[in-house]
Amino acid sequence: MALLAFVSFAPSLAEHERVAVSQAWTRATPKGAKVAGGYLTVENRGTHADRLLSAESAAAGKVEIHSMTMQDGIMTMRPLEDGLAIPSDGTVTLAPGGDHIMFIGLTAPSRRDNVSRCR
Ligand SMILES: [Cu+2]
Repeated sequence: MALLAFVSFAPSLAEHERVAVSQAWTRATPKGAKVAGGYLTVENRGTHADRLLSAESAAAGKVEIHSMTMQDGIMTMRPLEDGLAIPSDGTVTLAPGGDHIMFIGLTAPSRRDNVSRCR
């Protein structure tokens, strides 16, 4: 099933419609998998910086935005409590090996799919 994700940005925004999400996808997961990574591209065409604050999915108990950092030679992921900065007039790509959306507590295996909606 698709991991239908809703991504939320900072609420200040008359500029909000200038933020576009594209190329959202997940890897297919094996049966019984409880977590999956999600990837997408966020383009901010506005003149103010924005933040990707949260995401949600009907196919996962919880969705977090994770960063990847190198710690003692090991790649470690952790939730970004304040969201992910999206600079003005800039593009941020979440991709394997880097920052990503983490689906936790999958209720069904995901298949690779285009899945996102902005709000
Ligand atoms: Cu993660």
